Amino acid sequence: MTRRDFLIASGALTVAPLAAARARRPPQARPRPTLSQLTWQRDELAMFLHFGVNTFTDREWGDGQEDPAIFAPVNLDAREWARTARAAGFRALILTAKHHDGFCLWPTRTTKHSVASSPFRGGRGDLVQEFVDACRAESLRVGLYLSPWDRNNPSYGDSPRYNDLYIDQLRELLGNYGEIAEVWFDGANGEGPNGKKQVYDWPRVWGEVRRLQPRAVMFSDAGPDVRWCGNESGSAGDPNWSTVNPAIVTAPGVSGPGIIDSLQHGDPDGTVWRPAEADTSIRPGWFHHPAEDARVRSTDALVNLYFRSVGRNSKLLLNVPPTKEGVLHPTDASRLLEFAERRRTMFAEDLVTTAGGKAITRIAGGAGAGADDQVVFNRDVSISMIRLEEPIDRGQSVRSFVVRGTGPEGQVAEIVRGTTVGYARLERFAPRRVTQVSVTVDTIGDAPPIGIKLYA
Ligand code: FUL
Repeated sequence: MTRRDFLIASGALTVAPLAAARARRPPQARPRPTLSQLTWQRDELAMFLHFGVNTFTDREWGDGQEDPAIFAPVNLDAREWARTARAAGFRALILTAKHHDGFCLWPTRTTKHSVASSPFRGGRGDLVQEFVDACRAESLRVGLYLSPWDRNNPSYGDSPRYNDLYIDQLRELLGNYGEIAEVWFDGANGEGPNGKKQVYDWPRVWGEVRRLQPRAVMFSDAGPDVRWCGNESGSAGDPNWSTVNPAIVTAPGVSGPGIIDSLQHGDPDGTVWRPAEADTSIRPGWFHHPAEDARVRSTDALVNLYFRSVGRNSKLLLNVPPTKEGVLHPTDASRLLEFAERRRTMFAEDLVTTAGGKAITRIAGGAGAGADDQVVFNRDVSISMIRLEEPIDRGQSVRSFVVRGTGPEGQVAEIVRGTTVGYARLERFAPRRVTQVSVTVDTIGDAPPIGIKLYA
């Protein structure tokens, strides 16, 4: 009799076996994250800052004709952005170094359309530098978004010429500001003044970033390191695999069958590790518009967002746009702090460690088999949330899970079930009293030890 059979026979194992899973490939062949991808994911929360000429014109997309003279934040305080982010539990910031309007927030040599032609700090300012300094001072990782679409530059549409200029801009940003943790690319693509559509050279761009900042992760629809989650509402897919088939989304901005599906869900058989980043704004727009000051997401909505992103094996990139004064709007700032307070309260006490949970008994494992983890409490406790975690440094292999609880009278009932786990899986359910909880997983290949955290 195996240990598993013995436990089932003795009643200690209170789980029904899941349908047998088939190991599709040996576990050692499954993709794993790089250290940079792991660090990126473990940050859980990053803040996006859309700031530029649109902040002053009250638009979402500038047309490139904006006069740099309008860029005049009177009270710009990047430290305030960073302090608020840090106080709210964010670990990285990403700034729009250049948006589609082409206006550069650093004094670039590639164009006059930049802060150097604006009243900001008397034309001697460098907002990218102030941003980087603020992040370093608050121990936050630095990210930069350099829009490939440039509606100002005369070379846009003259593909080789603009591609050279874009590389020069990247060289400035990635060569002069120290370590950059994330480089953010969208796929927006238009026509230049010559009426021709710009053809980007993505392999060259990615190669250059890798050369200049080997530890940075690159975000785009096509990664190569982290992928867009397929929507701008901040909802990761369910299931959400961090592995993808790289032949489906080959460049940013492409559309076609299977693209959104691949971005949302990844692929259990994917050969490349490319986890999903869920980006969305705390307001309807990406830039600050006074008319939206009463439409900032509520604390409840932010908590729900957290469950749909971080709680589904993704990372949340939440945009909080500074006002034209150059500071965060007070409503947004206090919402962020309330969001942090709610998370602190909800996840303050992991009952597995504080309520006598004799964690964690691994009952069974092995290739393709259902594997069970149990938490046995020394008294009955009320639970309403669970956090499951796979050790993703070894890859991702849980296809589905079932959580069951044993009530005070010994009755066993299913609490919740779901698909992938990955870095984290968060589930909420109606409060119930249990003396024991078991988690049964169905995996590809050998079952990893699953982290289980339970909350009231
Ligand atoms: C998109 C842009 O078109 C939006 O303006 C915004 O910057 C969003 C994050 O990415 O591609």
